[in-house]
Amino acid sequence: MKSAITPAPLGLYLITPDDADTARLLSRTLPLLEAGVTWLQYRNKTADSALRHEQALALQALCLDAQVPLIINDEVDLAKAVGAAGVHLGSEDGDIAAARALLGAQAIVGASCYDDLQRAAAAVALGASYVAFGAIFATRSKASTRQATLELLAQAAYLGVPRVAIGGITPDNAPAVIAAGADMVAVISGVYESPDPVAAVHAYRRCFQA
Ligand code: TZP
Ligand code: MG
Repeated sequence: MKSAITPAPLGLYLITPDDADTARLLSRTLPLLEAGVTWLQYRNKTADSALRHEQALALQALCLDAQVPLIINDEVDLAKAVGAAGVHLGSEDGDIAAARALLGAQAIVGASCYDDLQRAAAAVALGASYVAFGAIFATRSKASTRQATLELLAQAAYLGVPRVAIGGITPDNAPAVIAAGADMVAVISGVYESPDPVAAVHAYRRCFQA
């Protein structure tokens, strides 16, 4: 089952860094939403479940105001609890079909597919809205990653859902990733670790306008 996605996904898919300070996370993120990210993913690998709930709820309010869909990493129950637009699931995060059933036909349900086209095809068959491949380039934001190629991104076109590229993507290398077929680039450090995060968002956006 393929679901309708609103708005049409193209552009920067921003992912939050681990930040234990909720007020700081919000103040870092709000100007980025205003600068024009297409989707925001809440990801925090170091927070406990109470803090994840607090941060997801706060980001959901921010995203509703900014009209940016919020996608929760790893946890479909948290996505449901805060009324997020969707969930992003890796191979150890639960079942795509169950997430689709819980969140409904309009939800965004994404699947990490690493370097695995078969996993991507299976995810789409189970109701995934988009598939993510990576790491495309070296990254310091995730300890153990598999490497995916631009060729794989191109091959995944036949799946008929948006292709997200992740891992080490910068405004300098994003044009090659987009040329290979990525509909969205998912980024943590290229924005949040930039000396000027708002300018970085603009730089990624320009890559999609070229
Ligand atoms: N999955 C594959 S690479 C990655 C994740 C979550 C981290 C991406 O972060 P960055 O800083 O944009 O390389
Ligand atoms: Mg995960």
